Amino acid sequence: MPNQDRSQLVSIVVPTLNEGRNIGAMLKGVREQLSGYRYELIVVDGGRHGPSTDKTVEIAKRYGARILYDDKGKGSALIRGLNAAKGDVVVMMDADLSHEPKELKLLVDGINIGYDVCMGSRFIIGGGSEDMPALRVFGNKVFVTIVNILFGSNYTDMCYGYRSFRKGVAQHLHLKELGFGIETEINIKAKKMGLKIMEVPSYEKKRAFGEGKLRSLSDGWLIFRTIIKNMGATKT
Ligand SMILES: Nc1nc2c(ncn2[C@@H]2O[C@H](COP(=O)(O)OP(=O)(O)OP(=O)(O)O)[C@@H](O)[C@H]2O)c(=O)[nH]1
Ligand SMILES: [Mg+2]
Repeated sequence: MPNQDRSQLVSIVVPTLNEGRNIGAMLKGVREQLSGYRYELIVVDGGRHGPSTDKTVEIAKRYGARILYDDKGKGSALIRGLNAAKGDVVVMMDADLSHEPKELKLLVDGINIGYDVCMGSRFIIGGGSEDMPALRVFGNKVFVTIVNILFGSNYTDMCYGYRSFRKGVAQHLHLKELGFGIETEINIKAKKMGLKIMEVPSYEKKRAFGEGKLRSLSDGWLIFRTIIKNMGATKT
């Protein structure tokens, strides 16, 4: 049985860039799912051109989120948020309603039954996506295969940001990727460090409103470079 100790603290870390039409519903969903838990909401806002220009921050504050700012990219925002999180379980989650709050408990329970990192996967039974064009499915498969061959891992998914960590584990990874290479860096380093890793099924919904920031070709290249950069020894 997972740890039912509701005195534990769960941190939810959310990178945001102009998610004003999504963030309210997303945080409301989180609040409903975590009622009865102790939790903190950390929203890390801003991109290379500055903070969100819509009401993202104002709405997040209404839900009691602690707001941090970052100006380098999604990866950088996540690193800042993960480092600031104080939870016994730390979850990273997108703001655009692609990640279902009702899956949160699975990610929390995964840590409580003894895993260091739990990664949502769209490619195991129970998982799926309504938001993945063929090019992204293909690119993801290619990257997963390369990583599994190079690092001896068994992943089914990689470029997906719904994940949980045991307290201290995210810091231990010494993450460096400033953009969309961050998930790949986590996959590689977690395996190289011998962490206990579990994939849990996750169903990715289409972003509710607004535009996605990932650019398949340039970010695909960035992910490829992330794999190459992490082929050497990893500092522990
Ligand atoms: N702080 C910060 N957050 C970002 C940045 N880029 C993206 N995000 C957030 O990171 C999360 C994932 O980004 P998305 O743009 O949804 O990327 P994606 O899911 O691959 O793309 P779509 O499928 O089109 O939604 C969302 O919550 C974004 O608001 C950034 O430069 N800075
Ligand atoms: Mg998205």
